Amino acid sequence: MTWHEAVDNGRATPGATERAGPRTILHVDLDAFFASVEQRDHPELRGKPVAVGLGGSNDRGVVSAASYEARKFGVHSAMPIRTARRLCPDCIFVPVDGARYQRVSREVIAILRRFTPLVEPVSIDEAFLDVTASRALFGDGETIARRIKAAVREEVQLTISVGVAATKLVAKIGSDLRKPDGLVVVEPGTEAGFLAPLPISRLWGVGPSTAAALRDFKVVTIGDLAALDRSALVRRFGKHGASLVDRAHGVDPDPVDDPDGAKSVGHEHTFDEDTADPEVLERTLLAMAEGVSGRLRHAGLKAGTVTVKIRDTAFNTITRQRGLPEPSDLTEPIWRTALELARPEMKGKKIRLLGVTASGFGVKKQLGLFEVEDDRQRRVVRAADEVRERFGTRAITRARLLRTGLPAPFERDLGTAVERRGEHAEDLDSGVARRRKRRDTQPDTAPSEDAFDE
Ligand code: TTP
Ligand code: MG
Ligand code: MG
Repeated sequence: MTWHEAVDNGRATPGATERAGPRTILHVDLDAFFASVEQRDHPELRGKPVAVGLGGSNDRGVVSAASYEARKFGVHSAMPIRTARRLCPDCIFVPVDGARYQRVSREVIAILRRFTPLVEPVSIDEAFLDVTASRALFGDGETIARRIKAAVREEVQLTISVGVAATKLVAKIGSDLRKPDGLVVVEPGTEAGFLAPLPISRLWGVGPSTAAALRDFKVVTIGDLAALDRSALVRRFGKHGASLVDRAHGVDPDPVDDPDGAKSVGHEHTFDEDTADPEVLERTLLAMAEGVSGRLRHAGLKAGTVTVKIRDTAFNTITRQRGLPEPSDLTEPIWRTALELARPEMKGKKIRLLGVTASGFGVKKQLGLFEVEDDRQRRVVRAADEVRERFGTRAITRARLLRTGLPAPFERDLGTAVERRGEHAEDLDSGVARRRKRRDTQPDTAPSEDAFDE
């Protein structure tokens, strides 16, 4: 019986997630994903150190995924292939087969959807599930996790790691803790104790600069952070300080966001100082169109309608809406439409806030990251998405945005611990886009920023 049939039979209630009591959230992440698919499909690679790299034997690329055998030699994602070769001369390097991983990703997501309709894919190999309403049918969180692990093993011949907790934050940390083939269950009420010994870099929103600032407070572990005086942190970090303390206690109200259920994807920006400068206004619209389109692609959605919101210095707010010539998940058409809608309304006014929202989702295209399409723009966008996946959302941005001092991409980070995001990850909540100096982990093949200037 599927979840949907169960609902029809009245045995599980979709609204049950809203009732009081802790939620049950799972975070599922495939183990050494690309490398495991290669080992699965090429038996001669099993048990061997395998690195999946951009161009296979091309020594200028970086490692996308390393098998657990290769990791023993220190090989990891985002490492230049030449470094990996040096560390592990016996490593077998295989080219990236994006279309294949995409197919496997879809198969796994389909399995997850059998256990709850509330599935939020967050990257090609991971997803959050809210199974609160499914417990009546399938058992508690741990039982559901075991059933999902078994189903993925039997039907897709891959292992996954699962974290089970009352919040996305804790479930995500849990799934990463006992890889590979891990299962970590954190019972409600035990979050703070579970998190306490872990380094603060595991918390969402703690990047290198927040971590450095926290060192002033002698904070090394999440427990150190949880023990701090809240008001001192608020004085030092503002609102971010309060949410840091909450997170250190495992508190995270973020719901599992089923992209199927999304009605719109939008961003708003309030200017530090009201402005009438058309250049600033248009760049801001571009930044927001970029953020919106990134989220659409991430959720596998295409929008048919664009809405802009304009609030002037006197707090008059207007919204203007228009259909796109065809449904899109690309920055360009969303930005153009937003510009056409906003320009006449902004003329001669000092603007306080701008917003861009995409809606009217028709065609659903799950996780289009590697979809085969040969138009040039799509390739550039895809390359940028891939770099963002590797190095965090601030690693790449359009040249036009670089000079603005705007908080560059408005996209949400997926909360990967900083050491796994690579060295280019920025503090998420700092609100300031800082440029970081290039390090040798930056792929030589990264598209130059100029490629994104239009
Ligand atoms: P991850 O889930 O971060 O890593 P993983 O699945 O390889 O290993 P783990 O067992 O620790 O989860 O990423 C999923 C896939 O995304 C990974 O197999 C390849 C791709 N990827 C890159 O291409 N570049 C990167 O820098 C990272 C981190 C991942
Ligand atoms: Mg993984
Ligand atoms: Mg992952």
